[in-house]
Amino acid sequence: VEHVLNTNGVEHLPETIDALVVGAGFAGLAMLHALRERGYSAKIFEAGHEIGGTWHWNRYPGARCDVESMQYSYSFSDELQQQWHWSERFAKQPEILRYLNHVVDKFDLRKHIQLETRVTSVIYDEDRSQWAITTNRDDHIIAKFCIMATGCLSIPKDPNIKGLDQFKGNVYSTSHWPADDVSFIDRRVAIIGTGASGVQCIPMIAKQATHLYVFQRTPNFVIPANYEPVDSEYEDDWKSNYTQRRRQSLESPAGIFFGYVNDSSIATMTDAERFEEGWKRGGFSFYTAFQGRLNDKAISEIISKLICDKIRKTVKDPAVAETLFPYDHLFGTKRPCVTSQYYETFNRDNVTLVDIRNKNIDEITPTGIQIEDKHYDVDDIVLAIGFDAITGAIFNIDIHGRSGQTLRDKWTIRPRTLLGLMMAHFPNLFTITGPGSPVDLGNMIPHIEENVKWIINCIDYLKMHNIDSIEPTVNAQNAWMDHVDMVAGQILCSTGNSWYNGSSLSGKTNCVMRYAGGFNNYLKMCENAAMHDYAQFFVL
Ligand code: N01
Repeated sequence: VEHVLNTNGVEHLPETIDALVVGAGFAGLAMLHALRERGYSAKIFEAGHEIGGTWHWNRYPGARCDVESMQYSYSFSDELQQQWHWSERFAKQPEILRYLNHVVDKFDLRKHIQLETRVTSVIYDEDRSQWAITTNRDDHIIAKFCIMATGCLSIPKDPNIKGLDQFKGNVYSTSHWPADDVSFIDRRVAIIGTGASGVQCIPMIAKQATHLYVFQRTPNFVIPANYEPVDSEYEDDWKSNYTQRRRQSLESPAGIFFGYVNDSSIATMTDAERFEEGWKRGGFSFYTAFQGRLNDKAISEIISKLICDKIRKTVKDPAVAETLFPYDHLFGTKRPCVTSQYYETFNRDNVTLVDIRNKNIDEITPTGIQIEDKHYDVDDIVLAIGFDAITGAIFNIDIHGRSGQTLRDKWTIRPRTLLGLMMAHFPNLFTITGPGSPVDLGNMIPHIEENVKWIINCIDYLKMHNIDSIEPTVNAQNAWMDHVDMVAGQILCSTGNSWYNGSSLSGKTNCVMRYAGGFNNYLKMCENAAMHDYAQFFVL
């Protein structure tokens, strides 16, 4: 092993560990816990100044999860899930961050996490079957295994808007919100972007700002949320049925247990009645009213029209209502947004919807936003413009596999993986919720936990059989990517123009980025891949 220089110019041997995990969000923490539990030496490098990943960075007003907290939480410890009390059915960002900190302390993980450290390169040493990892703080680590727990929505999209740097007011990004409180009282605010993040913070900012301008390029379907405090009946019901419900969530296409909202009377309802029932249930429970029929374009058309009717009834100004109608996609072809009081917000006197569907923002001036001949004077700009999704965080690291092949080169046309877990030519390198997995089609937490189980079992297998390295065969990887494409061709939700398909980003190929065949089916295929001594892999 070669010596390296430390920051004082002193030569030393790099630290050698079993596994290096990149990122301390839900995925990285679960991975670290699993590694430590099985007795491996492991460490996390995390770029943020605290743990939490998504829930550290996205702390904008109104940020909360739209999967119920009882399910958007770890299942690996029954003691943890029985002990932790969620105050709301859909937890707000600060509560989720508190939960993750509790997990870190409870399982004594903090001493294995190095914060404010960004991994810059990950280079495979073929002779020794190990990874050499370096960071922006000049750390050098040697690890047998490297696990990318970098998240699929962690690198903000480059705004690429002329003049942004000359703006004299504050520019905030939903995906990198400051830790200190931000007040919009007595401020004129512009928000750009109306995706899941934008629609959550628009109603909140509107309550404070003197005036809020919402710059909308593409309207989305927004379903009302059913935010409620957790009462003891609901909590007891969950806690006494946790084992069975967690299992049922793994058997479901979205990794979410909806059983308790199912109701046999739905079967006799008309589609319009189902819609009303779904709207009342709110959030992703909306889907349960249609019981598996949402891949039907005719149903999607009906729902799209009925949501526009709701908008028309809610928003007093008919022209504003019409501008909020999604025009380029049907319901279900993109991820729907969920929030509370969204359409109602456009009835406020201090909110203006600015339609930019056929116009670009010409320029950000020192005092506002210029579009054609109109200037919007504002004090603050909020960017809710999304992410360099799915591959952004991985591309941010210089990754060299066997024979010096780089991941960036390998993925020029599109990301290629086996099950979103491993890549040919990159031995012992794992991705959690990587491209080619269901990514965020459903509940991220069971997806993360199942990926973690698969990885830790694979590492155990290698150790038990004294095997140095593992990577997918090119044939197995190709077969998986063909299957991902084939399934996408049959599924409505793969057709929308969104980050799912890489299409919201310039310079990224428009291609299928995640597996849309259902989380339950995905898990079966992960299980198969581990059978027969990892027959779809090279084991060296
Ligand atoms: O990002 P987005 P997001 N000028 O890409 C617009 C998860 N999430 O952060 O569609 C003007 O969806 C862009 O317009 P267009 C969830 O998985 C979860 O909101 O490209 N506008 C769009 O309106 C979600 O899907 C939760 O025409 C510009 C918006 O910005 C994912 O994160 C909460 C523009 C970006 O929408 C991403 O959501 C929040 C420009 N130059 C997020 N560039 C919960 O669990 C982009 N836009 C609750």
